[in-house]
Amino acid sequence: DVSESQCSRESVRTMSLPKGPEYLEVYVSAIAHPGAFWVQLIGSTAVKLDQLSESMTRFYETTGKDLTLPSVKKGDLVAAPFENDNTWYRARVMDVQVSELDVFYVDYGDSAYLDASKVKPLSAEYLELPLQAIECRLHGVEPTPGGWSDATFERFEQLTYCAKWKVIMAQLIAYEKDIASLVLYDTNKEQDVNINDELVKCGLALA
Ligand code: 2MR
Repeated sequence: DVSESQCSRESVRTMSLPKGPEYLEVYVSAIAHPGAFWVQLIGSTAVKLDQLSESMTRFYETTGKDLTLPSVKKGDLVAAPFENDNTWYRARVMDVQVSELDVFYVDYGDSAYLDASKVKPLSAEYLELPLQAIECRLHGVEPTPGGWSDATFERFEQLTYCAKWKVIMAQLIAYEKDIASLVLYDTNKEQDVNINDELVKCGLALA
């Protein structure tokens, strides 16, 4: 009974990046600014994530179509549609407003405001895969005095191919309070680009 499985699910784990000297292949899936962005680690779980969304979409568009959540509270994990692609994803309710929910897509790191009637209970089978969005910051990179600008955001989006599902490389320097501090490299071009250095060189961030 899926309606029973709605709760905050503190026990659902978030993926973490393996420690070690090796370079990791990642997708940058969402960006707030260079001090807060989300990556997905490429590998077998990324394949499982696509399968998960396919199976959730099949379920919530058919058998699960009429399911409703009797009540939603902050922290709940729910099934939520994504407006850009008619696909269903796992999401956490971050805030409950009068008629709207602020939801955070836990496998991608982006957010949306959704009408409370749009989200559905998340069945237990969809909770087995660890949450795939890993929160990160750029190592050794600080905002310029005015704070992170739109120009920095846009350049950082381009440099990382944010949500374009193109592989870049990451070096994990440290975990600081559950946030992975990274150096990112674009190895898709003729010359490798150190993205941390690039932002500093362009005056979009301070070292
Ligand atoms: N094919 C989609 C994938 C979208 C993934 N979803 C997401 N959040 C829930 N964020 C990017 C696309 O690229 O639009």
